[in-house]
Amino acid sequence: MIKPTVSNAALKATLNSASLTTLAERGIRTPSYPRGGLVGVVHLGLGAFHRAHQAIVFDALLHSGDKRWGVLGVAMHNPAVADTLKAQDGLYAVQIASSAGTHWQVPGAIRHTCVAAREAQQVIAALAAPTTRWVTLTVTEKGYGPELAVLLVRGLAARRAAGLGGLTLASCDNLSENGRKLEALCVATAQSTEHEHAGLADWITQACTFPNSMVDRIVPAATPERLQSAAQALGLNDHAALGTEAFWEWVIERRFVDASDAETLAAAGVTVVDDVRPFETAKLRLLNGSHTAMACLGAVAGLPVISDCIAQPAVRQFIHQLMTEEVGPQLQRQDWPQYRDALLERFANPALQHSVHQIATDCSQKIPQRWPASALSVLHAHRMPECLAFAAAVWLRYLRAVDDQGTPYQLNDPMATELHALALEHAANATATVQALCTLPTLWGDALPRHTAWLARIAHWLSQINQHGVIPALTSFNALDSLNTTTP
Ligand code: CS2
Repeated sequence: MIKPTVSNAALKATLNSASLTTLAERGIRTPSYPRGGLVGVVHLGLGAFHRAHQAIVFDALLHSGDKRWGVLGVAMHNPAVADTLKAQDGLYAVQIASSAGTHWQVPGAIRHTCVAAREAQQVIAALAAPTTRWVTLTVTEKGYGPELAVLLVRGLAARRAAGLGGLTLASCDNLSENGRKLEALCVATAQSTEHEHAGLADWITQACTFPNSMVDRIVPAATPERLQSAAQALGLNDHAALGTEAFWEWVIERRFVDASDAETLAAAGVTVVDDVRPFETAKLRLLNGSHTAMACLGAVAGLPVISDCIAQPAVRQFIHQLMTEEVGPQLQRQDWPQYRDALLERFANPALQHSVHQIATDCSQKIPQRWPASALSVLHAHRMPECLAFAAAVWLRYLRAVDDQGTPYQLNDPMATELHALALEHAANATATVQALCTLPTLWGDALPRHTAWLARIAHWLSQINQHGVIPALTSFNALDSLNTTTP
């Protein structure tokens, strides 16, 4: 058998609505519902995560015959995905891989796409359209600023002016109490336009809802390899193909403009609860907290993807200990040991190829959600969060932008320039590095920067990493722990 080469891949047609019958004949799950229907959801942030998570839930609802969940997918700035999807009639394939096997699915929920920075008016019109009921958001941690707020508030003002009811606006970003944060941002912005839109802030508070929600599914950014396997599986080129795991979870607060959405979503596998916080805290601290630790570690050790990291016995032992001793015991989510064990399996999934550098992107925005609260709780219990101190030390080492083999890499972070300069300025002196970077309140809060014993442990581990390299330092970290736990 001849392997397809790049040139005959180039001869293939590209996925679009006309391909669906052929794909269905190949046994690929494709939309069996009419795709011409209306938009019921405006989604902001057209990254991989939405397309492999909420868009698949909406696809399941459309499959069930409920026509209200077609999506307008809005990229905030980058036109690449929006334009690629437009050329493919909103279609793309998702490879779902777990130890039970692999299959491909083509969800059909995305009806139209556009770019907020280019087509703001289209977004505003969609927010003010009578068929629109929901807004979902995956704009990342750093996206909750004036640009987002102004767009939403203009849309909501147009909606109110048209005499329509409010919307359910569900943030799906990895922020604690993401719904409350979005609500506060929209209301404050509406208040600042009071001269233009009198009463808008009150209308938003009364007519719209902002449920908190926790979303979980590991969805790495697409790679050329993934696009190539899509071309083989589909017999077509798909320039927007993605890979993900079988696991997914969406826990959302019961706070909907249309109360019956609770039942509708539950039927599609979404968990509707009165309080999302126990779920979101567990996810941010166990999953995302471990991810950020492994991302910095992998970047410095030269391990490119998460499954390579967790395959190292020293890393696995460390992550297990971090979750078991420093994160899990303070969680309200009762089933955290099962969630931890499932996570260790999910991290090991070799099909994901989840890049450590992707996860290490925007660390300055992610760390505040992921580490400080756990560290503080352990300190309050009069113990030293040694694993988190080690993780913080690895982040400091990571900021030098060169790995243990001397290979440079790029830092992608809104604070990259400042953080990199501070990490280099004090590179020879671990204590000075910790003083400069672990006392920033925007990252670490108020209490941790004043905790001298905690800062001293970070400095200790940083000097170990500086002397021996990150994996040898981790090995001695783990050895120290087994010594401590076996000595009476
Ligand atoms: C990751 C998340 O990139 C990151 O920061 O930790 O995208 C993670 O994969 C998802 O939150 C999983 O649900």
